[in-house]
Amino acid sequence: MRSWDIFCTVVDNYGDIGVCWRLARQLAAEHGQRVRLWVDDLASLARISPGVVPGLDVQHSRGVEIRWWREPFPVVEPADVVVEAFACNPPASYVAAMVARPPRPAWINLEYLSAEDWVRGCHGLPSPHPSLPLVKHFYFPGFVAGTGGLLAEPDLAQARARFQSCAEEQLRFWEDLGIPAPGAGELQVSLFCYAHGGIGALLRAWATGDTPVRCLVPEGIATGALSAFFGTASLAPGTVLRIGRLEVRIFAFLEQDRYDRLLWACDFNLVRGEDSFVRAQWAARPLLWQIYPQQEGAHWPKLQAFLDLYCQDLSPELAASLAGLWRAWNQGDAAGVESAWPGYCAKRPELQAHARRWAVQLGALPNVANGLAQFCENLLK
Ligand code: TRH
Repeated sequence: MRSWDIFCTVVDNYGDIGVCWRLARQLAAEHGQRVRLWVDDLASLARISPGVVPGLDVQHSRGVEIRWWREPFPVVEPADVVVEAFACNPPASYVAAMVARPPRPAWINLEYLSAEDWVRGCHGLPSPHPSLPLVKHFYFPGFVAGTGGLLAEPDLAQARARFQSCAEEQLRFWEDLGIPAPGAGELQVSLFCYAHGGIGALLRAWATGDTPVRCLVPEGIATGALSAFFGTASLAPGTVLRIGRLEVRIFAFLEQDRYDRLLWACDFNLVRGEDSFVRAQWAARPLLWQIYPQQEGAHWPKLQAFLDLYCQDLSPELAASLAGLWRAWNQGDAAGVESAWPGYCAKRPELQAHARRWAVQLGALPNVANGLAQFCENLLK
């Protein structure tokens, strides 16, 4: 059994801790590893894992030791494997202890996910420390062979397929959520996005479209757009808003595994960032991704790189329809979103079939937890 220290700083939102928490749980549950997760913002972790208590220096959950990362950093023995998520820089005192520890730990920088070509060339590369006798290795998740692949539990595809083919499981899910089961012919849509100018346009397209839409929104998401569209500021969990053919239901943020089920249960998922984006692909349902916006438009080539991969087996018309909606959504282009939606919606059967094929294709990739465990084992030999 190896020991692991995973370091995570929450920059904003939930993706950094979402990825680290998933990885930590997997290493503990599936690989029987001793995992300590250091996180500087326990409140964010508590949002996606409600058993976690903010303010505690040490606590245990799901087989993982969770440590509140704050200064002064305690004196601890470094683990066999040290993972810094997204170049978050472990504390200097900890790095000094890594140098003093025989044998020195394997040190990994787990990078952000990108579909760009250069990822393959950088995955696994060593980076010697400029002044200390330590080498850090880059571990890049990705969508193609030669990258670290994606985070996925080994039974994920089976669990998802079982859920999607079992009416009873789905009914139980809706019941637990306190939301009635879907009506016949009603499109179930989950909405998780950053604030932008296109949300109101999509709400309008749904309200006035041919297909009834039920939009499921976790508390705190798209509040500005929902308030403006429905003319109300009260968006507490349990709120139901209706206009035309659209119904919106607000519910409390879900525990990470329950959020998966929401994605499995919906016909169409609007997701963002990194982790929900990946989980929506594993859900094998059509999705609309809002990429995390970066300074100077650094996110546009990343969005295009993913579209190139995702659309390569689609007909030119379908690819254009999908890319049109995705680009308009990411630009916050209200007119573009509103005009792209009907065409996209009409192609749902093809998009659904594609989403299923895509999930199967991704299933052939390495899984980040397995690959990382093996990679580190080789480094430690
Ligand atoms: O919250 P995000 O916008 O996180 C982002 C991205 O990771 C981005 O790359 C990063 O740079 C930035 O943070 C700092 O979106 P993401 O990545 O989808 O993370 C959301 C997490 O929250 C994910 O693990 C799923 C989880 N989640 C729940 O557990 N329950 C919920 O109800 C919802 C809506 C999400």
